[in-house]
Amino acid sequence: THSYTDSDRHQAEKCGPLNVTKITEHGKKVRKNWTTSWTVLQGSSLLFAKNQGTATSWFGSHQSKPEFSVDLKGATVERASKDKSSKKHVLEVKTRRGTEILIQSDSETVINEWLKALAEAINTHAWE
Ligand code: I3S
Repeated sequence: THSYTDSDRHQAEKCGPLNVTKITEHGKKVRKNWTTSWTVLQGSSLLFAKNQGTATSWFGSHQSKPEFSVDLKGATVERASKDKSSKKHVLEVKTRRGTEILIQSDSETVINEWLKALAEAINTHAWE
């Protein structure tokens, strides 16, 4: 596990609230559980916290941890097909380890920005 310094906070490429659910874990389908998470993209890590405060104190204190995180190295991101969710503006992230998550926003602009940022992060860290 990492230890995070205060300066990590300033390296977050993108953060904001998104609706998130895991759909597959270690290659096995899991039951959807949509929750709104404060989402942070930082380097090759995508982190989900219950709220912004959790993320902030986690960055600041080394004490609290994000509820969930995925490694984007070797991951893929794409717009989710209609059969994955009835919601609008859904992205599907698949990790190298066989975790699949859906992220969703009611704002198309927001989701387009996340798609761009995630694709960029995946590209940047692909060969690490
Ligand atoms: O892919 P599914 O099974 O249609 O996903 C829906 C379910 O997870 C549903 O909950 P139940 O497990 O109580 O049926 C959720 O309320 C829905 O939001 C899920 O579908 P969407 O299309 O919203 O991702």
